[in-house]
Amino acid sequence: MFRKILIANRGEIALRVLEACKELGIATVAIYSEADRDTLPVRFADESVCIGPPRSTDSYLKMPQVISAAKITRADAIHPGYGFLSENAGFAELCAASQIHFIGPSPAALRLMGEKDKARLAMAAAGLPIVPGSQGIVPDEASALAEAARIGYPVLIKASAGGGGRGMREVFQREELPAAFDTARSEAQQAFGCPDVYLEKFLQRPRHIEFQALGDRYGKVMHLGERECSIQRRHQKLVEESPSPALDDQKRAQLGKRVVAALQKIGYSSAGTVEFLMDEDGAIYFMEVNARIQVEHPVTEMVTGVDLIKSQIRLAAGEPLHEVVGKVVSRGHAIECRINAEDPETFAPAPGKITAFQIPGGPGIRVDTAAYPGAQIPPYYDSLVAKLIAHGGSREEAMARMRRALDMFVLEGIKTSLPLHRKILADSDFAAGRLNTHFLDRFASLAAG
Ligand code: MV4
Repeated sequence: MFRKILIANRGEIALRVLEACKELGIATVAIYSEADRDTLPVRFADESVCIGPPRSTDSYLKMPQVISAAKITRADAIHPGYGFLSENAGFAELCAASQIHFIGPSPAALRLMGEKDKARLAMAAAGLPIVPGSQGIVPDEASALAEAARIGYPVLIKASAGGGGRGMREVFQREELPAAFDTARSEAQQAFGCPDVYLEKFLQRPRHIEFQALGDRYGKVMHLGERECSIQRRHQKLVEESPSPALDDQKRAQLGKRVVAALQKIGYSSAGTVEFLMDEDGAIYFMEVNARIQVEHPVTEMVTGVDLIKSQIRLAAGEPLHEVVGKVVSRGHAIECRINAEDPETFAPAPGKITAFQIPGGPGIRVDTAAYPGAQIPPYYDSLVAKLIAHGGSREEAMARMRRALDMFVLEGIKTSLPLHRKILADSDFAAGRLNTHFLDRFASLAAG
């Protein structure tokens, strides 16, 4: 097992990794930017190293600083959390070259999953259903027109280096394609430094369903069921739950089996998520692989009882899957609300000082946060302040627990998404599990108070 882990992240996920390390008896190193000096990960870590100015490009994203901090403190592994360097194949390689274990998939798997057109074809070859689309990247306008005619409109142009919704363009008819193709390519170049794009049939009102998987270094993979993440806006998820109201046991077992086989085939290790879209007819298609631990991992932990962060660490240290995770029995239902520091009207980030902070408790409630009364939410990073997770024996019980926990969550001094969450949990479509990626469109105008 590792002796000391450097946590290359901040906020709630840094604290969550720190908790896992403490339980495993592993020493911790927190790295922090100048804006994060007075934070809980720094307070609770065994050692801490300031790695630069507030902006993440000057601190949490600076690979040489992160590696140096690990070397100076003699950490033998780095946990990257989510975001920042977590899916950076070059960083994983740099860790290996520096004799530091990267707690995540291999550089090769990270690289393959990062090229979305290649990941798509690899997963199709490994037996997952993919959205009808182009064979790899579409090099020019003429082939884009030909491919779109073959696929049938509407089509979606996606950046090969994309993900998370960046660099996408919807095209409803032939006439729009040339301009959209050019724009998509230049946006992709701008955002990712690579203009490559590919085409898919555009599914207009899909659900987002994702499978949680764990793999060891010896080729064994298992899945831990799925999460429904359809409630999102501008590609930021707001509410996630497990299991999905759209899957039954048979569908789950059937798809889960194929997820496991596909990840085994590409040699995937560590924690990973396989994202799917489900169209209005219930057909399911592979979308992408998130090669990291995700923000919403707690809903799976609540339902399965498996500590995903501890599992990630033990798998990275070389323990076999059957020793890390026994037989998994899923129980009940869990829902997560992401509480962001944001204006409920405009959804613009709303940093500031938290003046009052009191988290709810009681049966079935978990709060993952690094916030505290008097904490400053800096403007430099994402606006997640707390994750409120409710678990119950049934979806109804999880919802009832979530509603009372939202009512008893005191968070003052900054604007947050708490009022929006209270409205979502009071919505009849939500209660009925009638969800798709347009669910929040109805709420945009009534988001306030
Ligand atoms: C799609 C799609 C419809 N059809 N692909 C958004 C994030 C990126 N990973 C892929 N995304 C989508 N891909 C096809 N062929 C719709 C989306 C999409 C979406 C997906 C999941 C959750 C929310 C979303 C919001 C807008 C668009």
